[in-house]
Amino acid sequence: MPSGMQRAPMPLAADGGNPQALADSVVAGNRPALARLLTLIENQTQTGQQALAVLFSHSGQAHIVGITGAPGTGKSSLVNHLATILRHGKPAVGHLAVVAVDPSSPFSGGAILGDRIRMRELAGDPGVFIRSMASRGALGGLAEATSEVITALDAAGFQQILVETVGAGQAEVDIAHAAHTTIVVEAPGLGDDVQAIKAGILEIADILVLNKADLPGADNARRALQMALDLGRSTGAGVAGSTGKSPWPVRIIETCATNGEGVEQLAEEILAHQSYLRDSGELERRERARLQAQLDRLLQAALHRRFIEHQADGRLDEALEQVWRRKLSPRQAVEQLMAAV
Ligand SMILES: Nc1nc2c(ncn2[C@@H]2O[C@H](COP(=O)(O)OP(=O)(O)OP(=O)(O)O)[C@@H](O)[C@H]2O)c(=O)[nH]1
Ligand SMILES: [Mg+2]
Repeated sequence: MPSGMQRAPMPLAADGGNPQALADSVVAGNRPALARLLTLIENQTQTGQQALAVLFSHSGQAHIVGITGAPGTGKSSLVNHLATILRHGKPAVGHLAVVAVDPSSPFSGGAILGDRIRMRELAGDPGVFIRSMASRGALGGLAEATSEVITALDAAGFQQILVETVGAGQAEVDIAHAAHTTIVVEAPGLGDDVQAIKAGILEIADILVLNKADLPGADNARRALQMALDLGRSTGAGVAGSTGKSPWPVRIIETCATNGEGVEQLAEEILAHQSYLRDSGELERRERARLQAQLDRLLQAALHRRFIEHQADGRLDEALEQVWRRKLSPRQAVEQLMAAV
């Protein structure tokens, strides 16, 4: 910018907040400001969105690690050990954030409290920032809110961001796609291993963790996972980054998150994957894909919103009525609606 030219200060948001001041505080490392911003983002406030816009240019530095898997496989316990190891490893991660996306399923009703208690052990460490996100609280969709929270943490200077999600629905798979490194956590005796494979969860794994390796049945589970991996390899699926010359070999790491066994090895594997991504050019590809997914989601939402706003004359209701009476197929109805836009 030529001297003498000053960027106009960002005005106050319509809701009365000061996005510029908030963004400045977050970049300066002010943790209460960061916590406030994350709430504003989750509530989709103007101040939050505008502060995020200011912060965006500061993001793009963090390594994002997704930890997903069925309820109760030990994700939170693993994250707890993992965070501690990464913080004290060589090189130590100076600033690390943990985002726990709370499951909304009634089966895991106790998990929210459980997470808080388990992760409290980390809470005394000033280098660690922990945030829980309630699935139901996110107004604009969980995947969107999670992406935005990650961007804010990234801009706030966290080098590693660990995101725990329950691998269940599409939203969770979307969130997993938001990560650079995706860890899928399995445990023995949690029902059908084939189920997990069907759900395509193995296809998103960069690292497979067999947790609860202390339990009986761990050997069987490991064999089943290895078979699924080999099968995926022979059909060309399930190998992340298979675009490059030397694809990343997805390995199974056995852990016991209650005593921390194997977690050191998992930390090493994460760092190895990080180096692989950087050296192979895959990191750039994933980062682009991540941003594209975010753009696509926002564009879809915006177009849908605009469309709905222009349907005040009840055409949408009318179309539904026609579909309900089997006079039009849903596709025909959409074609008619689009033709009228
Ligand atoms: N035996 C054994 N138990 C474990 C291990 N890891 C976790 N657990 C126990 O399994 C239960 C669930 O652990 P969590 O860490 O809450 O699992 P989670 O995957 O985060 O659960 P949700 O967030 O509800 O999906 C807890 O009672 C843990 O103590 C392990 O390696 N071995
Ligand atoms: Mg958990």
